[in-house]
Amino acid sequence: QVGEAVPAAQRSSWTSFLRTIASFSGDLSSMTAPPFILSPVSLTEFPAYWCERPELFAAISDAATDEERALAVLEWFISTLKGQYTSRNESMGSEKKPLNPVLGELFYGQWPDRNGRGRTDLLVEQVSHHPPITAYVIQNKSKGVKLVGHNAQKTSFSGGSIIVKQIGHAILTVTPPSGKPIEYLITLPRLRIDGLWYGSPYIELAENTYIIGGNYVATIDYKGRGYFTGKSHSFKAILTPVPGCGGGGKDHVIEGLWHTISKFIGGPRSGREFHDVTGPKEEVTVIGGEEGGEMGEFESRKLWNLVAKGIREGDFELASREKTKIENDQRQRRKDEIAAKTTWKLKHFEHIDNDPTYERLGRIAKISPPTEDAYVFQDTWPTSG
Ligand code: HCR
Repeated sequence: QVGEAVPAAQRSSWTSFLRTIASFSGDLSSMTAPPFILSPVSLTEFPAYWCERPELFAAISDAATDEERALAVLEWFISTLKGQYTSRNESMGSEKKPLNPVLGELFYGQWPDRNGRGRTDLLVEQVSHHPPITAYVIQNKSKGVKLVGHNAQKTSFSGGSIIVKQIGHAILTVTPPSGKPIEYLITLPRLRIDGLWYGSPYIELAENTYIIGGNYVATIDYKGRGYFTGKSHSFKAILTPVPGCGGGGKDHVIEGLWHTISKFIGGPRSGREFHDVTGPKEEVTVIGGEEGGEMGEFESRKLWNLVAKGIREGDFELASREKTKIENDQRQRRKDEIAAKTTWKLKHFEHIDNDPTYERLGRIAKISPPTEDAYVFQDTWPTSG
């Protein structure tokens, strides 16, 4: 018997969905799921979670030393996790299946300047459909802080949970007013989606994240219930100066819950609070990327407008009809490209097979794999912002 959260009329389709994913590995995003689990939001909107506390992103540039900067980067990063991995549970009652973006889908947004923190801009492009890969840039130009990254997922099933291996990484670049840019490599955690049988999926983080750069290495280990603190969403982070690189200080050890509060439990600040995300966050303001601030056909909110309306209002016929139109249009475009011997041209990014920044910084902590591909931002911001 599946859980109460699954509407009675959808119980058998939920059971067969779970059976299919139990024997499946790869790209879950294109699988058809029962209506109750569908989200009206496209995956291209997810990079906004990196900056829902724009003041912490901006504050990275205020740090005066390598140690202060590494702590500011770590605090901003940990503070993004609540939004990235628990916000659908808060807004929609459980984790849901996001809309699967089409190739070339775009999403633009910004967080306005407030209290002198400067404006932060967001640009997202779907750079691959099969497998889905999303590339993004978040930049606070006045503060000299910029994040460029890409993200894909490989899913498998184990012990009743979906395991999501995140593929991709992000590079954070901090350019102090009178100095050289300092780069940080950020790797991505593994996810476990639990609560499937009950029809109430939620995410737990697993394994680790590295943040490497600016003469420091942060290793963040994630544990679910029963480990460091005995509670869900636990983590322990160790920030270590790189030997021989001038970061001569002591290790900082931090422990807590990434969706609420953590504190220093070792090192010079032991006992003090580290991060606190119990206060409000700031959602991105969506902008149109066309001249005059209009939204183009490929901009997420316009492209999915009727599908999202159908899902929100429970009109699944509308949602399915409009989704089919989008998918047919995509199929036709790919056919036309083959006939014309052309390929889709990305608007804002260029693909490279090996990222030299990933390789250089990854070597410091001997991370695996030793190299990864990347999408290089072409500095093509929309003019409307
Ligand atoms: C795995 C996931 C799609 C990818 C989502 C990612 C990894 C995307 C990048 C963001 O920075 C962080 C992020 C958060 C989401 O938790 C994660 C999604 C959770 C579910 C979704 C699956 C493709 C859909 C699973 C369907 C289930 C809920 C039945």
